[in-house]
Amino acid sequence: MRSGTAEFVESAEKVVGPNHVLTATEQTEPYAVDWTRRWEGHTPAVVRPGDVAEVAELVRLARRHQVALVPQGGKTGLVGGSVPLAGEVVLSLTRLTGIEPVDRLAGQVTVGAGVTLGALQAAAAEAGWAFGVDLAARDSATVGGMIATNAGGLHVVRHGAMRAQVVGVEAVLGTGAVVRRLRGLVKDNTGYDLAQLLCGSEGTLGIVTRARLRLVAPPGPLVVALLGLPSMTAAVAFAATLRTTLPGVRALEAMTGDSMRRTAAHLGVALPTTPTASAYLLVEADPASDDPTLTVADSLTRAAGEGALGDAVENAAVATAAGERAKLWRFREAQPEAAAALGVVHKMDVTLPTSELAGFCDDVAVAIADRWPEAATFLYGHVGDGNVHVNVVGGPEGEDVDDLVLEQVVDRGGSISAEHGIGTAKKRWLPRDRSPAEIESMRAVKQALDPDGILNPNVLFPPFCL
Ligand code: FAD
Ligand code: 2HG
Ligand code: ZN
Repeated sequence: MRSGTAEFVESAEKVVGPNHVLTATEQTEPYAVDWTRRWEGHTPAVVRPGDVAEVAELVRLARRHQVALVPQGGKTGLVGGSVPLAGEVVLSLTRLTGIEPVDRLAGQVTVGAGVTLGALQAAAAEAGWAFGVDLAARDSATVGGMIATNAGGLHVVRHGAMRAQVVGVEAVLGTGAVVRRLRGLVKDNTGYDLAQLLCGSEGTLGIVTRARLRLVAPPGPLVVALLGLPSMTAAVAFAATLRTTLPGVRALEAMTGDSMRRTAAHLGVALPTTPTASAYLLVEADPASDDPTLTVADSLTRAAGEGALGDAVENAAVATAAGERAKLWRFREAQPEAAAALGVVHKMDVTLPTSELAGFCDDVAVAIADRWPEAATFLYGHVGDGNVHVNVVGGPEGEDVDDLVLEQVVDRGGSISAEHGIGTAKKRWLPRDRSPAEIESMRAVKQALDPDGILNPNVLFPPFCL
């Protein structure tokens, strides 16, 4: 252990108590690897503060001893941002699990950064409300991690991403200063919005300790439909039409035929609709009508028009009961785990201009198959947001496949990260997506809020080492 780190650890024990500073390798190892298993590091210590005062004291100590900290929530981020890849100290926020009573009048709740999405959803439901973001890692992903990555998920077409749910935060900046604005004022134009600045900052500017979150009305009776379509072009066009014609549309998710068949094989179940389609579209809506199924079926039929797409509607699997809806959702939500079951996955999480989305999916799949015929490529994502996840497994060891995919994204005017962030995985690519002026502005913000570069120094920017 470097001497500054040893002194930090000794002082940290006095702040959080010896039980909350882990240094034995068998204790720290689980904190040094994330869900993907692609990102694995090592750490001299894991520190687990119990409140904002302890977080602030730890940041001040880290500054004094020049120790780098990696803020960590549920380790479900997919770009290596919460992993101590360069031997940093891990600051785990999972003890910050307080959930205050739901403010039923405002439709808001204040929760600790370590609260999981699942616990937040349950608390909201108990008070007659719902939370606007949902994603498959709901039982592990934390509010702090979701704010730090500006998580998107399955309902962005309806409610927006995480930043749209954040009304205020409490956070400890890299300076050690505590900023707190949890009054729940929806309208509050009093200068820079620090809460929004922290959304998507990937633990590089401040450590979120609490958040004031907007809640949404719970959905009415839900209908889920899974359709097999002749092409990704058809899926994109169909989804675009449904955004304007399907009342209460909540989710528009697309998958290629190959991804769907591999996921069905992983789950050991047959596809409930046309098994040989080139693309699949999962639609969820709560149309608030007397007969929600009929309303959805009508909208799908109108969107499909004549011919092959009409067949897709005829053959669609449609579900209303919770258990049946969940079965259809499994074909979508299990895509990441189906890929992971084949090995360590290269993940690219990208957005394309809608007009480029289908062409990108077709071309990138062919380009990968031509160059690495042994690789399995999964393409799935939130087609309603122009966001597709490219998962490649069993291909090359290095970064070649990432480069091939991201090159196409940049050439087509897309973004190299739609929802997971830059992390360590894509920081090499940041200058291809962001201009020098943008990167310099971001560095200036980093310098102001984290002058010693102690918060996640190896994330987002190319090296910012101590
Ligand atoms: P971590 O992985 O622990 O950390 C992520 C980043 O946030 C790191 O940079 C870390 O340093 C920082 N951080 C963590 N806590 C704090 C804090 N309190 N203060 C400041 N910085 C902090 N993401 C989507 O956007 N949409 C999806 O649909 C989606 N689906 C997923 C499905 C699966 C099966 C999996 C495994 C992941 C999925 N994700 C998705 C990615 C992931 O769940 C989200 O990025 C989530 O927001 C990460 O939360 P976490 O608590 O696990 O954060
Ligand atoms: C999803 O939409 C997540 O399922 C995860 O964002 C994507 O694992 C991935 O690549
Ligand atoms: Zn996603």
